[in-house]
Amino acid sequence: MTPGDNNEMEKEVDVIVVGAGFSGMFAIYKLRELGFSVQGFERGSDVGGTWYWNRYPGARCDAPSMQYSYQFSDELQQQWHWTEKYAAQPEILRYCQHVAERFELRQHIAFNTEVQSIRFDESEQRWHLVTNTGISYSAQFCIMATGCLSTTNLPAIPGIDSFKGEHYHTGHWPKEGVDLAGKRVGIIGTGSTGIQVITTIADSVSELVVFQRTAQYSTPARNEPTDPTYEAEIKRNYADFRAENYHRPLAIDIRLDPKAPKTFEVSDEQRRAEYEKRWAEGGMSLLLAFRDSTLSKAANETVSDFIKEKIEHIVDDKEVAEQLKPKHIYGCKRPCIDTGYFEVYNRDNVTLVDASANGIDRITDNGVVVDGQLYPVDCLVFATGFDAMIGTLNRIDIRGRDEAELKDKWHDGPRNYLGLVSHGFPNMFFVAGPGSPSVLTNMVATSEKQVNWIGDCIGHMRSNDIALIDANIDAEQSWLQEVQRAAERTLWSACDNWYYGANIPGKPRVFMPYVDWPSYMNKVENVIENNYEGFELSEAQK
Ligand code: NA7
Repeated sequence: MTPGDNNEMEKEVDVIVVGAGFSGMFAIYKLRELGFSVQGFERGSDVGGTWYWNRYPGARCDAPSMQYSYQFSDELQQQWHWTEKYAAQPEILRYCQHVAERFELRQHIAFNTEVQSIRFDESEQRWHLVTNTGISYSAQFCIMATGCLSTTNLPAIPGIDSFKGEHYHTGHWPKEGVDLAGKRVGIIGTGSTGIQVITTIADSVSELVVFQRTAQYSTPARNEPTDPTYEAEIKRNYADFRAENYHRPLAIDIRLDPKAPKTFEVSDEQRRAEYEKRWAEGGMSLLLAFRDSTLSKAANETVSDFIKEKIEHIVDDKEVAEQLKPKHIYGCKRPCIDTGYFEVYNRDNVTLVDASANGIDRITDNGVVVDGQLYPVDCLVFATGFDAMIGTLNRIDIRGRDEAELKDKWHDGPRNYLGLVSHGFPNMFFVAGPGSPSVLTNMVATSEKQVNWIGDCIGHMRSNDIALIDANIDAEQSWLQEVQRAAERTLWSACDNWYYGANIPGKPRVFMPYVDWPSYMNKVENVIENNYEGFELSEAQK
Protein backbone atom coordinates (compact mmCIF):
# COMPACT_ATOMS: atom_id res chain seq x y z
CA MET A 1 0.00 0.00 0.00
CA THR A 2 1.38 3.43 -0.85
CA PRO A 3 0.61 6.35 1.41
CA GLY A 4 -1.84 7.80 -1.08
CA ASP A 5 -4.21 4.86 -1.45
CA ASN A 6 -5.38 4.83 2.12
CA ASN A 7 -7.17 1.77 3.17
CA GLU A 8 -10.73 2.45 4.26
CA MET A 9 -9.94 1.93 7.90
CA GLU A 10 -7.38 4.70 8.10
CA LYS A 11 -8.27 7.24 10.78
CA GLU A 12 -7.26 10.87 10.78
CA VAL A 13 -5.86 12.86 13.68
CA ASP A 14 -3.80 16.01 14.02
CA VAL A 15 -0.91 14.45 15.90
CA ILE A 16 0.52 10.97 16.24
CA VAL A 17 2.69 10.20 19.28
CA VAL A 18 4.86 7.09 19.19
CA GLY A 19 5.74 5.79 22.66
CA ALA A 20 3.97 6.15 26.00
CA GLY A 21 6.87 6.58 28.39
CA PHE A 22 7.43 9.83 30.25
CA SER A 23 7.85 11.95 27.10
CA GLY A 24 5.09 10.33 25.06
CA MET A 25 2.58 10.65 27.89
CA PHE A 26 3.34 14.31 28.33
CA ALA A 27 3.23 14.90 24.56
CA ILE A 28 -0.27 13.40 24.44
CA TYR A 29 -1.37 15.55 27.35
CA LYS A 30 0.19 18.74 25.99
CA LEU A 31 -1.13 18.47 22.45
CA ARG A 32 -4.59 17.52 23.65
CA GLU A 33 -4.60 20.54 25.98
CA LEU A 34 -3.74 22.71 22.99
CA GLY A 35 -6.86 21.44 21.28
CA PHE A 36 -5.35 18.95 18.83
CA SER A 37 -6.67 15.46 18.25
CA VAL A 38 -3.97 13.01 19.31
CA GLN A 39 -3.37 9.29 18.94
CA GLY A 40 -0.59 7.50 20.80
CA PHE A 41 0.94 4.09 20.11
CA GLU A 42 2.76 1.89 22.59
CA ARG A 43 4.13 -1.62 22.23
CA GLY A 44 3.78 -2.37 25.94
CA SER A 45 0.43 -3.19 27.48
CA ASP A 46 0.51 -0.01 29.57
CA VAL A 47 2.29 3.31 30.00
CA GLY A 48 5.76 3.73 31.54
CA GLY A 49 8.24 3.05 28.71
CA THR A 50 11.63 2.27 30.22
CA TRP A 51 9.95 1.73 33.58
CA TYR A 52 7.42 -0.63 32.07
CA TRP A 53 10.05 -2.95 30.55
CA ASN A 54 12.91 -2.83 33.03
CA ARG A 55 11.37 -4.84 35.89
CA TYR A 56 14.56 -6.68 36.80
CA PRO A 57 15.46 -7.15 40.47
CA GLY A 58 16.87 -3.94 41.91
CA ALA A 59 15.76 -1.66 39.03
CA ARG A 60 15.95 1.85 40.38
CA CYS A 61 16.43 5.35 39.05
CA ASP A 62 19.77 7.03 39.69
CA ALA A 63 18.30 10.54 39.58
CA PRO A 64 16.55 11.86 42.72
CA SER A 65 12.79 11.17 42.65
CA MET A 66 11.68 14.67 43.57
CA GLN A 67 13.37 15.84 40.39
CA TYR A 68 12.85 12.81 38.15
CA SER A 69 9.13 13.54 37.89
CA TYR A 70 6.73 15.81 36.03
CA GLN A 71 6.35 19.49 36.80
CA PHE A 72 3.58 20.46 34.39
CA SER A 73 0.96 20.11 37.11
CA ASP A 74 1.69 21.74 40.44
CA GLU A 75 -1.18 19.79 42.00
CA LEU A 76 0.42 16.56 40.90
CA GLN A 77 3.85 17.41 42.21
CA GLN A 78 2.42 18.67 45.49
CA GLN A 79 0.22 15.63 46.05
CA TRP A 80 2.56 12.86 44.96
CA HIS A 81 4.80 11.51 47.69
CA TRP A 82 7.99 9.69 46.72
CA THR A 83 8.89 7.20 49.40
CA GLU A 84 12.62 7.14 48.67
CA LYS A 85 15.35 9.50 47.53
CA TYR A 86 15.94 7.25 44.49
CA ALA A 87 12.70 5.54 43.53
CA ALA A 88 12.57 1.88 42.58
CA GLN A 89 10.97 0.76 39.32
CA PRO A 90 7.62 -0.35 40.80
CA GLU A 91 7.08 3.07 42.37
CA ILE A 92 8.01 4.92 39.17
CA LEU A 93 5.68 2.69 37.18
CA ARG A 94 2.87 3.35 39.69
CA TYR A 95 3.53 7.06 39.26
CA CYS A 96 3.25 6.79 35.46
CA GLN A 97 0.02 4.82 35.85
CA HIS A 98 -1.32 7.42 38.26
CA VAL A 99 -0.53 10.20 35.77
CA ALA A 100 -2.22 8.26 32.96
CA GLU A 101 -5.33 7.85 35.08
CA ARG A 102 -5.41 11.31 36.56
CA PHE A 103 -5.07 13.05 33.20
CA GLU A 104 -7.12 10.48 31.27
CA LEU A 105 -4.35 9.62 28.85
CA ARG A 106 -5.00 5.92 28.23
CA GLN A 107 -8.02 6.59 26.04
CA HIS A 108 -5.66 8.17 23.48
CA ILE A 109 -3.21 5.27 23.37
CA ALA A 110 -3.29 2.04 21.39
CA PHE A 111 -1.41 -0.44 23.62
CA ASN A 112 0.22 -3.71 22.56
CA THR A 113 0.73 -2.00 19.24
CA GLU A 114 4.01 -1.71 17.42
CA VAL A 115 4.41 0.96 14.77
CA GLN A 116 5.81 -0.60 11.61
CA SER A 117 5.95 2.23 9.14
CA ILE A 118 5.44 5.98 8.99
CA ARG A 119 5.48 7.57 5.54
CA PHE A 120 5.17 11.14 4.44
CA ASP A 121 2.86 12.01 1.56
CA GLU A 122 4.04 15.23 -0.05
CA SER A 123 0.82 15.91 -1.95
CA GLU A 124 -1.32 15.60 1.18
CA GLN A 125 1.35 16.98 3.49
CA ARG A 126 0.48 14.25 5.94
CA TRP A 127 2.14 11.29 7.61
CA HIS A 128 0.64 7.80 7.27
CA LEU A 129 1.28 5.25 9.97
CA VAL A 130 0.73 1.49 9.93
CA THR A 131 0.97 -0.84 12.92
CA ASN A 132 1.50 -4.56 13.41
CA THR A 133 -2.13 -4.87 14.47
CA GLY A 134 -3.26 -3.58 11.10
CA ILE A 135 -4.59 -0.24 12.26
CA SER A 136 -3.54 2.81 10.29
CA TYR A 137 -3.68 6.53 10.93
CA SER A 138 -2.81 9.68 9.10
CA ALA A 139 -1.73 12.88 10.80
CA GLN A 140 -0.23 16.25 10.06
CA PHE A 141 2.37 15.85 12.81
CA CYS A 142 4.36 12.99 14.31
CA ILE A 143 6.06 13.09 17.66
CA MET A 144 8.60 10.33 18.11
CA ALA A 145 8.89 9.65 21.85
CA THR A 146 10.46 6.25 21.34
CA GLY A 147 12.89 6.37 24.25
CA CYS A 148 16.67 6.30 24.50
CA LEU A 149 17.07 2.86 26.02
CA SER A 150 14.20 0.98 24.42
CA THR A 151 15.87 -1.51 22.09
CA THR A 152 17.80 -4.13 24.02
CA ASN A 153 21.23 -5.39 23.01
CA LEU A 154 21.66 -9.14 23.10
CA PRO A 155 25.29 -9.66 22.08
CA ALA A 156 26.21 -12.19 19.42
CA ILE A 157 28.23 -14.42 21.76
CA PRO A 158 28.99 -17.77 20.05
CA GLY A 159 26.64 -20.50 21.24
CA ILE A 160 24.16 -18.08 22.83
CA ASP A 161 21.20 -20.02 21.42
CA SER A 162 22.44 -23.34 22.74
CA PHE A 163 21.93 -22.43 26.41
CA LYS A 164 19.24 -24.71 27.84
CA GLY A 165 18.61 -22.99 31.17
CA GLU A 166 16.38 -19.99 31.88
CA HIS A 167 17.71 -16.76 30.40
CA TYR A 168 16.50 -13.17 30.57
CA HIS A 169 17.51 -9.78 29.29
CA THR A 170 17.02 -7.19 32.02
CA GLY A 171 15.18 -4.92 29.57
CA HIS A 172 12.55 -7.61 28.91
CA TRP A 173 12.13 -8.91 32.43
CA PRO A 174 8.97 -11.03 32.76
CA LYS A 175 6.03 -9.18 34.28
CA GLU A 176 5.26 -12.06 36.60
CA GLY A 177 8.80 -11.94 38.03
CA VAL A 178 11.41 -14.67 38.18
CA ASP A 179 12.26 -16.84 41.14
CA LEU A 180 16.04 -16.98 41.27
CA ALA A 181 16.24 -18.21 44.86
CA GLY A 182 18.56 -21.14 45.36
CA LYS A 183 19.73 -21.17 41.72
CA ARG A 184 23.17 -20.87 40.17
CA VAL A 185 22.89 -17.61 38.28
CA GLY A 186 25.35 -16.18 35.78
CA ILE A 187 25.17 -12.51 34.89
CA ILE A 188 26.79 -10.90 31.85
CA GLY A 189 27.26 -7.15 32.14
CA THR A 190 28.42 -4.86 34.91
CA GLY A 191 26.98 -1.49 33.87
CA SER A 192 24.36 0.38 35.93
CA THR A 193 21.85 -2.42 35.38
CA GLY A 194 24.19 -5.34 36.12
CA ILE A 195 25.34 -3.66 39.32
CA GLN A 196 21.73 -3.24 40.51
CA VAL A 197 20.86 -6.88 39.75
CA ILE A 198 24.04 -8.23 41.34
CA THR A 199 23.58 -6.36 44.62
CA THR A 200 19.91 -7.32 44.80
CA ILE A 201 20.09 -11.05 44.11
CA ALA A 202 23.43 -11.97 45.67
CA ASP A 203 22.00 -13.10 48.98
CA SER A 204 19.12 -15.20 47.62
CA VAL A 205 20.78 -17.19 44.84
CA SER A 206 22.87 -20.23 45.66
CA GLU A 207 25.72 -19.06 43.47
CA LEU A 208 26.28 -15.89 41.49
CA VAL A 209 28.88 -15.80 38.72
CA VAL A 210 29.57 -12.31 37.41
CA PHE A 211 31.10 -12.13 33.93
CA GLN A 212 32.85 -8.77 33.75
CA ARG A 213 34.40 -7.51 30.54
CA THR A 214 34.97 -3.94 31.71
CA ALA A 215 35.28 -2.97 35.35
CA GLN A 216 33.11 0.02 36.29
CA TYR A 217 33.37 2.92 38.65
CA SER A 218 30.54 2.92 41.12
CA THR A 219 29.92 5.09 44.15
CA PRO A 220 27.48 4.54 47.01
CA ALA A 221 23.96 5.81 46.30
CA ARG A 222 23.12 6.21 50.00
CA ASN A 223 19.50 5.78 49.14
CA GLU A 224 17.13 6.50 52.03
CA PRO A 225 13.48 7.17 52.77
CA THR A 226 12.48 10.65 51.65
CA ASP A 227 13.40 13.15 54.31
CA PRO A 228 10.11 14.86 55.30
CA THR A 229 11.86 18.15 56.05
CA TYR A 230 13.51 18.17 52.62
CA GLU A 231 10.23 17.23 50.95
CA ALA A 232 8.35 20.02 52.72
CA GLU A 233 11.05 22.52 51.85
CA ILE A 234 10.97 21.62 48.14
CA LYS A 235 7.18 21.57 48.05
CA ARG A 236 6.96 25.00 49.61
CA ASN A 237 8.32 26.34 46.36
CA TYR A 238 8.48 23.51 43.90
CA ALA A 239 8.09 25.73 40.83
CA ASP A 240 11.12 27.85 41.74
CA PHE A 241 13.19 24.76 42.48
CA ARG A 242 12.31 23.37 39.05
CA ALA A 243 13.04 26.67 37.33
CA GLU A 244 16.46 26.92 39.02
CA ASN A 245 17.29 23.39 37.98
CA TYR A 246 16.66 24.22 34.34
CA HIS A 247 19.66 26.54 34.56
CA ARG A 248 21.93 23.85 35.99
CA PRO A 249 24.39 22.04 33.68
CA LEU A 250 22.46 18.74 33.77
CA ALA A 251 19.06 20.25 34.59
CA ILE A 252 19.33 18.61 37.96
CA ASP A 253 20.43 19.60 41.44
CA ILE A 254 23.30 17.23 42.17
CA ARG A 255 25.86 19.49 43.74
CA LEU A 256 27.51 20.57 40.52
CA ASP A 257 28.81 24.05 41.09
CA PRO A 258 30.16 25.70 37.93
CA LYS A 259 32.02 28.11 40.20
CA ALA A 260 33.75 25.36 42.22
CA PRO A 261 37.55 25.59 42.32
CA LYS A 262 39.67 23.53 39.96
CA THR A 263 41.17 20.29 41.27
CA PHE A 264 44.70 21.57 41.78
CA GLU A 265 43.65 24.94 43.14
CA VAL A 266 43.09 23.27 46.52
CA SER A 267 45.58 21.40 48.72
CA ASP A 268 45.83 17.59 48.68
CA GLU A 269 44.16 17.51 52.10
CA GLN A 270 41.27 19.72 51.04
CA ARG A 271 40.75 17.65 47.92
CA ARG A 272 40.75 14.41 49.86
CA ALA A 273 38.30 15.87 52.38
CA GLU A 274 35.95 16.94 49.59
CA TYR A 275 36.06 13.46 48.04
CA GLU A 276 35.42 11.80 51.40
CA LYS A 277 32.50 14.10 52.04
CA ARG A 278 30.93 13.34 48.67
CA TRP A 279 31.56 9.58 49.02
CA ALA A 280 29.74 9.73 52.36
CA GLU A 281 26.86 11.77 50.92
CA GLY A 282 26.39 9.36 48.04
CA GLY A 283 25.17 9.74 44.47
CA MET A 284 27.22 10.80 41.47
CA SER A 285 28.47 14.06 42.87
CA LEU A 286 32.01 12.74 43.35
CA LEU A 287 32.48 13.19 39.64
CA LEU A 288 31.52 16.83 39.91
CA ALA A 289 33.56 17.85 42.93
CA PHE A 290 35.75 20.29 41.03
CA ARG A 291 35.15 22.45 38.02
CA ASP A 292 37.56 20.48 35.86
CA SER A 293 36.83 16.94 37.10
CA THR A 294 35.21 15.93 33.82
CA LEU A 295 37.39 18.10 31.63
CA SER A 296 41.00 17.46 32.58
CA LYS A 297 42.62 14.04 32.58
CA ALA A 298 45.01 14.88 35.41
CA ALA A 299 42.15 16.23 37.53
CA ASN A 300 40.06 13.21 36.78
CA GLU A 301 42.86 10.84 37.83
CA THR A 302 42.72 12.17 41.38
CA VAL A 303 39.10 11.15 41.75
CA SER A 304 39.46 7.83 39.93
CA ASP A 305 42.43 6.96 42.16
CA PHE A 306 40.27 7.79 45.16
CA ILE A 307 37.58 5.32 44.05
CA LYS A 308 40.17 2.63 43.32
CA GLU A 309 41.51 3.04 46.84
CA LYS A 310 37.98 2.55 48.16
CA ILE A 311 37.62 -0.65 46.13
CA GLU A 312 40.91 -1.92 47.54
CA HIS A 313 39.73 -1.12 51.03
CA ILE A 314 36.29 -2.76 50.64
CA VAL A 315 37.17 -5.95 48.78
CA ASP A 316 38.99 -8.54 50.92
CA ASP A 317 40.57 -10.58 48.12
CA LYS A 318 43.39 -8.51 46.65
CA GLU A 319 43.25 -10.20 43.25
CA VAL A 320 39.50 -9.64 42.96
CA ALA A 321 39.92 -6.02 44.05
CA GLU A 322 42.50 -5.54 41.32
CA GLN A 323 40.11 -6.97 38.71
CA LEU A 324 37.34 -4.65 39.89
CA LYS A 325 39.45 -1.53 39.41
CA PRO A 326 38.43 0.28 36.24
CA LYS A 327 41.08 1.09 33.67
CA HIS A 328 39.25 3.91 31.90
CA ILE A 329 38.77 7.53 32.92
CA TYR A 330 36.02 8.06 35.50
CA GLY A 331 33.00 9.56 33.81
CA CYS A 332 33.80 8.69 30.21
CA LYS A 333 31.28 5.88 30.65
CA ARG A 334 28.05 6.62 32.48
CA PRO A 335 28.90 6.54 36.22
CA CYS A 336 27.08 3.95 38.32
CA ILE A 337 25.76 4.28 41.83
CA ASP A 338 25.10 1.32 44.10
CA THR A 339 24.11 -0.08 47.44
CA GLY A 340 26.88 -2.38 48.58
CA TYR A 341 28.23 -3.36 45.16
CA PHE A 342 31.91 -3.95 45.88
CA GLU A 343 30.99 -5.54 49.22
CA VAL A 344 29.16 -8.29 47.31
CA TYR A 345 32.49 -9.75 46.23
CA ASN A 346 33.30 -10.64 49.85
CA ARG A 347 30.48 -13.19 49.84
CA ASP A 348 31.35 -16.88 49.47
CA ASN A 349 28.62 -17.48 46.89
CA VAL A 350 29.80 -14.76 44.48
CA THR A 351 32.52 -15.31 41.89
CA LEU A 352 33.95 -12.62 39.65
CA VAL A 353 35.09 -13.87 36.26
CA ASP A 354 37.40 -11.39 34.60
CA ALA A 355 36.73 -11.54 30.85
CA SER A 356 38.69 -8.38 30.09
CA ALA A 357 41.49 -10.13 28.20
CA ASN A 358 39.54 -12.09 25.60
CA GLY A 359 35.85 -11.51 26.28
CA ILE A 360 33.50 -14.44 26.64
CA ASP A 361 34.66 -17.43 24.53
CA ARG A 362 31.21 -18.96 24.15
CA ILE A 363 28.03 -20.03 25.82
CA THR A 364 27.29 -23.75 26.04
CA ASP A 365 24.06 -25.60 26.87
CA ASN A 366 24.86 -25.33 30.58
CA GLY A 367 27.16 -22.40 31.17
CA VAL A 368 29.62 -19.77 30.02
CA VAL A 369 33.22 -20.30 28.92
CA VAL A 370 35.89 -17.67 29.61
CA ASP A 371 39.57 -18.24 28.82
CA GLY A 372 38.80 -21.90 28.22
CA GLN A 373 37.13 -22.50 31.58
CA LEU A 374 33.46 -23.47 31.81
CA TYR A 375 31.33 -21.87 34.54
CA PRO A 376 28.13 -23.94 34.84
CA VAL A 377 24.93 -22.02 35.68
CA ASP A 378 21.17 -22.77 35.82
CA CYS A 379 20.11 -19.34 34.72
CA LEU A 380 21.68 -16.53 32.68
CA VAL A 381 20.90 -12.84 33.06
CA PHE A 382 21.92 -10.54 30.22
CA ALA A 383 22.48 -7.04 31.57
CA THR A 384 24.08 -6.14 28.27
CA GLY A 385 22.51 -2.77 27.59
CA PHE A 386 20.77 -1.18 24.65
CA ASP A 387 21.07 -0.05 21.07
CA ALA A 388 20.69 3.39 22.57
CA MET A 389 19.00 6.50 21.24
CA ILE A 390 18.40 5.44 17.64
CA GLY A 391 17.81 1.67 17.91
CA THR A 392 14.04 1.96 18.11
CA LEU A 393 13.76 4.67 15.45
CA ASN A 394 15.82 2.57 13.07
CA ARG A 395 13.48 -0.38 13.50
CA ILE A 396 10.53 1.61 12.15
CA ASP A 397 10.30 2.08 8.40
CA ILE A 398 10.24 5.88 8.42
CA ARG A 399 10.13 7.54 5.00
CA GLY A 400 10.14 11.26 4.46
CA ARG A 401 10.16 13.34 1.29
CA ASP A 402 10.87 11.42 -1.93
CA GLU A 403 10.45 8.12 -0.04
CA ALA A 404 13.87 8.70 1.59
CA GLU A 405 14.37 6.35 4.51
CA LEU A 406 15.45 7.82 7.85
CA LYS A 407 17.64 4.78 8.51
CA ASP A 408 19.54 5.40 5.26
CA LYS A 409 19.89 9.08 5.98
CA TRP A 410 21.30 8.17 9.41
CA HIS A 411 23.57 5.44 8.06
CA ASP A 412 26.69 7.35 9.15
CA GLY A 413 25.07 8.67 12.31
CA PRO A 414 21.89 10.53 13.25
CA ARG A 415 21.40 13.99 11.77
CA ASN A 416 18.86 16.57 12.74
CA TYR A 417 18.63 20.16 13.86
CA LEU A 418 18.69 20.74 17.62
CA GLY A 419 17.65 17.13 18.08
CA LEU A 420 14.17 18.15 17.00
CA VAL A 421 13.61 17.75 13.24
CA SER A 422 15.62 15.95 10.55
CA HIS A 423 15.81 17.59 7.12
CA GLY A 424 13.50 15.87 4.64
CA PHE A 425 11.17 14.62 7.39
CA PRO A 426 8.91 17.63 7.87
CA ASN A 427 6.52 17.83 10.81
CA MET A 428 8.20 14.88 12.50
CA PHE A 429 9.60 15.83 15.90
CA PHE A 430 11.93 13.81 18.12
CA VAL A 431 11.76 14.00 21.90
CA ALA A 432 14.96 13.16 23.81
CA GLY A 433 16.41 12.11 20.50
CA PRO A 434 19.98 12.20 19.26
CA GLY A 435 21.31 15.73 19.01
CA SER A 436 19.51 16.79 22.18
CA PRO A 437 20.88 16.67 25.74
CA SER A 438 18.47 13.87 26.72
CA VAL A 439 20.43 11.12 28.49
CA LEU A 440 23.00 13.58 29.84
CA THR A 441 20.33 15.39 31.84
CA ASN A 442 17.34 14.84 34.08
CA MET A 443 15.34 13.19 31.30
CA VAL A 444 11.87 13.91 32.64
CA ALA A 445 12.53 17.62 33.06
CA THR A 446 14.28 18.16 29.75
CA SER A 447 11.80 16.05 27.77
CA GLU A 448 9.03 18.14 29.25
CA LYS A 449 10.83 21.25 28.06
CA GLN A 450 11.22 19.80 24.56
CA VAL A 451 7.58 18.75 24.37
CA ASN A 452 6.54 22.25 25.43
CA TRP A 453 8.70 23.63 22.63
CA ILE A 454 7.12 21.24 20.12
CA GLY A 455 3.62 22.08 21.36
CA ASP A 456 4.32 25.81 21.07
CA CYS A 457 5.76 25.28 17.60
CA ILE A 458 2.72 23.34 16.39
CA GLY A 459 0.43 25.93 17.99
CA HIS A 460 2.35 28.70 16.22
CA MET A 461 2.00 26.87 12.91
CA ARG A 462 -1.74 26.52 13.37
CA SER A 463 -2.19 30.18 14.26
CA ASN A 464 -0.13 31.34 11.32
CA ASP A 465 -1.45 29.00 8.70
CA ILE A 466 1.90 27.25 8.38
CA ALA A 467 1.60 23.71 7.05
CA LEU A 468 5.12 22.36 7.32
CA ILE A 469 8.27 22.76 9.34
CA ASP A 470 11.51 21.24 8.16
CA ALA A 471 15.11 21.60 9.28
CA ASN A 472 17.40 23.65 7.08
CA ILE A 473 20.14 21.36 5.75
CA ASP A 474 22.97 23.78 6.57
CA ALA A 475 21.66 24.38 10.07
CA GLU A 476 21.48 20.62 10.54
CA GLN A 477 25.07 20.14 9.37
CA SER A 478 26.35 22.87 11.69
CA TRP A 479 24.42 21.35 14.58
CA LEU A 480 25.95 17.93 13.98
CA GLN A 481 29.40 19.52 14.14
CA GLU A 482 28.50 21.43 17.29
CA VAL A 483 27.29 18.22 18.99
CA GLN A 484 30.62 16.50 18.18
CA ARG A 485 32.70 19.52 19.19
CA ALA A 486 30.89 19.86 22.50
CA ALA A 487 31.58 16.19 23.33
CA GLU A 488 35.22 16.50 22.35
CA ARG A 489 35.68 19.25 24.92
CA THR A 490 34.81 16.74 27.66
CA LEU A 491 36.07 13.37 28.82
CA TRP A 492 33.03 11.68 27.27
CA SER A 493 35.18 11.42 24.16
CA ALA A 494 38.00 9.66 26.00
CA CYS A 495 36.74 6.08 25.80
CA ASP A 496 34.27 3.72 24.18
CA ASN A 497 30.75 4.25 25.45
CA TRP A 498 27.18 3.87 24.28
CA TYR A 499 26.81 7.61 23.69
CA TYR A 500 29.15 7.01 20.73
CA GLY A 501 27.32 3.82 19.75
CA ALA A 502 30.48 1.89 20.63
CA ASN A 503 28.60 -0.94 22.39
CA ILE A 504 26.90 -2.10 19.19
CA PRO A 505 29.07 -3.68 16.47
CA GLY A 506 28.75 -1.76 13.20
CA LYS A 507 26.97 1.24 14.71
CA PRO A 508 28.45 4.53 13.46
CA ARG A 509 30.73 6.25 15.96
CA VAL A 510 28.98 9.55 16.38
CA PHE A 511 28.39 11.18 19.74
CA MET A 512 24.61 11.25 20.00
CA PRO A 513 23.52 13.41 22.94
CA TYR A 514 24.37 17.10 23.22
CA VAL A 515 26.57 17.79 26.22
CA ASP A 516 25.58 21.31 27.19
CA TRP A 517 21.99 21.57 28.50
CA PRO A 518 21.82 25.27 29.48
CA SER A 519 23.19 26.46 26.16
CA TYR A 520 20.82 24.04 24.37
CA MET A 521 17.88 25.54 26.25
CA ASN A 522 18.99 29.05 25.29
CA LYS A 523 19.45 28.03 21.67
CA VAL A 524 15.99 26.51 21.26
CA GLU A 525 14.41 29.53 22.95
CA ASN A 526 16.38 31.94 20.74
CA VAL A 527 15.32 30.04 17.66
CA ILE A 528 11.69 30.93 18.38
CA GLU A 529 12.55 34.56 19.04
CA ASN A 530 14.35 34.61 15.69
CA ASN A 531 11.33 33.36 13.82
CA TYR A 532 12.37 29.71 13.84
CA GLU A 533 15.87 30.36 12.56
CA GLY A 534 17.42 27.21 11.10
CA PHE A 535 14.04 25.77 10.23
CA GLU A 536 12.07 26.13 7.01
CA LEU A 537 8.40 26.93 7.43
CA SER A 538 5.99 26.67 4.51
CA GLU A 539 2.49 27.99 4.25
CA ALA A 540 -0.53 25.79 3.75
CA GLN A 541 -1.42 25.10 0.11
CA LYS A 542 -4.48 27.11 -0.89
P1 NA7 B 1 25.48 -0.68 29.67
O1 NA7 B 1 25.91 0.45 30.49
O2 NA7 B 1 25.60 -0.56 28.19
O3 NA7 B 1 26.25 -1.97 30.17
C1 NA7 B 1 26.22 -3.17 29.47
C2 NA7 B 1 27.16 -4.15 30.09
O4 NA7 B 1 27.12 -5.36 29.32
C3 NA7 B 1 28.60 -3.69 30.12
O5 NA7 B 1 29.21 -4.15 31.29
C4 NA7 B 1 29.18 -4.41 28.90
O6 NA7 B 1 30.56 -4.60 28.94
C5 NA7 B 1 28.45 -5.73 28.98
N1 NA7 B 1 28.47 -6.43 27.70
C6 NA7 B 1 27.83 -6.08 26.55
N2 NA7 B 1 28.11 -6.98 25.59
C7 NA7 B 1 28.95 -7.90 26.14
C8 NA7 B 1 29.59 -9.06 25.66
N3 NA7 B 1 29.45 -9.45 24.39
N4 NA7 B 1 30.37 -9.77 26.50
C9 NA7 B 1 30.53 -9.36 27.78
N5 NA7 B 1 29.95 -8.28 28.30
C10 NA7 B 1 29.17 -7.55 27.49
O7 NA7 B 1 23.94 -1.04 29.94
P2 NA7 B 1 23.11 -0.91 31.28
O8 NA7 B 1 21.78 -1.53 31.01
O9 NA7 B 1 23.89 -1.39 32.43
O10 NA7 B 1 22.94 0.63 31.48
C11 NA7 B 1 22.38 1.45 30.45
C12 NA7 B 1 22.02 2.77 31.02
O11 NA7 B 1 20.85 2.67 31.83
C13 NA7 B 1 23.02 3.37 31.95
O12 NA7 B 1 24.11 3.93 31.29
C14 NA7 B 1 22.20 4.38 32.70
O13 NA7 B 1 22.01 5.53 31.89
C15 NA7 B 1 20.89 3.67 32.85
P3 NA7 B 1 31.57 -3.53 28.21
O14 NA7 B 1 31.52 -2.32 29.08
O15 NA7 B 1 30.96 -3.27 26.85
O16 NA7 B 1 32.85 -4.21 28.14
